[in-house]
Amino acid sequence: MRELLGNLKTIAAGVGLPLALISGLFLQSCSESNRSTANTEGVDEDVAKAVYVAPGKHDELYSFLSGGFNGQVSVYGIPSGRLLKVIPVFSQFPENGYGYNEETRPMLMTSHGFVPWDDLHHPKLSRAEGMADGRWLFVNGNNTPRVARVDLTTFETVEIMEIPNSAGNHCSPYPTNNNEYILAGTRFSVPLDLAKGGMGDASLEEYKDKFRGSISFIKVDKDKGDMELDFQVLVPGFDYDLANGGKGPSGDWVFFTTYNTEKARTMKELGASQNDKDYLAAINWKLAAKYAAEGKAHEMPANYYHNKMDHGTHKATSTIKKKVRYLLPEECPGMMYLLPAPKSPHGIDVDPTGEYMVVNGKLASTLPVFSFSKMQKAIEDKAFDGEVNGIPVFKYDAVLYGEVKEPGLGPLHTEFDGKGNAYSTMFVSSEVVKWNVKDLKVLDRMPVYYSPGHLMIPGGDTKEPYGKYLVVMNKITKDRYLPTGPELVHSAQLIDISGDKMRMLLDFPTLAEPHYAQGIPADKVAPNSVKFFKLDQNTHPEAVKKEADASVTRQGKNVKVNMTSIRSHFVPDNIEGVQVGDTVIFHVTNLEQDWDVPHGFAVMGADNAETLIMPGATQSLRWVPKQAGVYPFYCTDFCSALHQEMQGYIRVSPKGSNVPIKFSSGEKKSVPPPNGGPSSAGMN
Ligand code: K7E
Ligand code: CUA
Repeated sequence: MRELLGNLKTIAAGVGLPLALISGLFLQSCSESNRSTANTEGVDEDVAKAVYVAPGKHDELYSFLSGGFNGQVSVYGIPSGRLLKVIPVFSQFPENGYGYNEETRPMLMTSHGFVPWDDLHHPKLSRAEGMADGRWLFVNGNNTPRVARVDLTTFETVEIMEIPNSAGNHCSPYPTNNNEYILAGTRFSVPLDLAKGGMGDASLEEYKDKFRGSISFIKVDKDKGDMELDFQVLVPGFDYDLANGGKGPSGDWVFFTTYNTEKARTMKELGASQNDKDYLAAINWKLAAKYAAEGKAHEMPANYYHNKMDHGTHKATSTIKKKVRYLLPEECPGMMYLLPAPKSPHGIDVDPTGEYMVVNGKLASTLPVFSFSKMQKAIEDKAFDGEVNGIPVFKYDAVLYGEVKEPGLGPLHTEFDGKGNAYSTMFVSSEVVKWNVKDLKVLDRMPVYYSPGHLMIPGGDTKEPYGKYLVVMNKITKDRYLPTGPELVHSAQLIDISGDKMRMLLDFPTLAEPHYAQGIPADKVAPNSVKFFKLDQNTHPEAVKKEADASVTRQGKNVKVNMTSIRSHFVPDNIEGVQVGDTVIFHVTNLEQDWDVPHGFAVMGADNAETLIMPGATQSLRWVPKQAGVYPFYCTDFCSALHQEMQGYIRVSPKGSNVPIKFSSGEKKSVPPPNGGPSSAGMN
């Protein structure tokens, strides 16, 4: 979406948008930089009370903001805007060793090899009966198509599923109302080789014939949350942008916006804006699942990774999958329809009743709202206007409920307050616009700073929004904070939506680019939060549960250090016998059984990161010393008054030296043998 501003300029010119819109756009994008002070108009004096969370008090809600191009999720308290945690998902995170240590590296494996970054756009909370249940957070990787699951008892990424036959996993991930499926659609279409599997080698001139999109149906285990790619629907070679699920009467349906129905392969900013209408694709996911179960699915070769974290070992393993099933819409009547929608729409949002589907046409001057009951009727009446690849296209008027007139410029996304109102972001006119879903009248406007993308009302995408607050995520920050050079933070703004008029409460900086977010009352998540891992349930094969069992062993050129950490020492803390050319793996077990006592482990010259070990867990750091010497290692997290003393040495001798493996902790006599067993001191 960073590119949208630039694109809009060209498109506006290309498609003959009114000059006012274009100049408005330039004003928006350029004149802000001349402001010396930020606009605080409309902020009343007692807003501080509305967002003030006293020291030691907790926020009312958790919010999960995507990090966009940082590949992570950030957790903020609402209403304070306090940053509570950064959860690494698709990107390596040196702060705690995610993606660097041996346990988590498999999480980032893909069919393209180790991919330590992605572009994370859409967090979606798992659901029960159409409501966020606070168990898991699903997120998409847009660049190298992946869907990940974060466990909200630990706030850790526990599963990543690569998506085959996809490129740009953008309309993703969309859980159905009881997590029966997570749907994930492709943004870019690619040539698919149905016989050999995967992307075929095709000339770009063959775009119109050979390129296809795919929509993946990922099954979710009801109790454990584990994902399994059940099947895909191969769809026409458009670009698929966003998706959202129905609810109530439309609960069996998922809707996808499309653009580039022209199937342009170059200069899409113009080429994909030729048709006056693109489509909103509607897929009956229940019927699709039925077709797949009844043998309508074909099978093709595939190659994709499924990475999962084991609860006991706290280690991720990768499984490589070699097949995928697929359905063709032309063979599955009633499964898929196309609704004509004003050109190049972005967001699709379904209201809490499930009756209204709002299509946010970023280039359109009105906001069309489609009716699910009219759509049902149109299916009955066969109110079609032709078909595309065997998929019926509805007559526009047969499915349209109405249009919001003059909503603002550049609508991108909409959410709902559960009181019959919708709120839409206007990227170009930099505002959030409140309108009534029934009569389609605009009720209120709130300027936001600047150029909003998504907005989030806690529960605003579920059947019963929590309402009260709205978080709008802005693409451009300009003068809102102290300048920090050419790169500025993105920004969120918190708006009170409890009254008739919106009330601006708070600006808070965000990490990288938040696209979408989710919000949930704290009491649905906080009580389940794990405080530490139970040491006696740690089944990591290299775990050491008491200091007496710590060891250093050599096998050929590999040296294994099975180490313990507890306030305020490592066992062993003196190690000798390593040589240049060896690969050393430190398996460090944190013996603490208390909340908030991680120990870090870092060794000089390691070319990866530290690793931060949670109480009761074991983590492993690979180290290949390049030079002879005596290397300190130490705890990186200030864990006690004697944290600075939590350190040790490992001696590295030249290659071929005859120094034997030797390790110890404490002088021989100063460590009494625990439980009458052999002392850890001086063992070798
Ligand atoms: Cu940025 Cu949902 Cu990827 Cu719109 S998307 S802003
Ligand atoms: Cu352990 Cu600092």
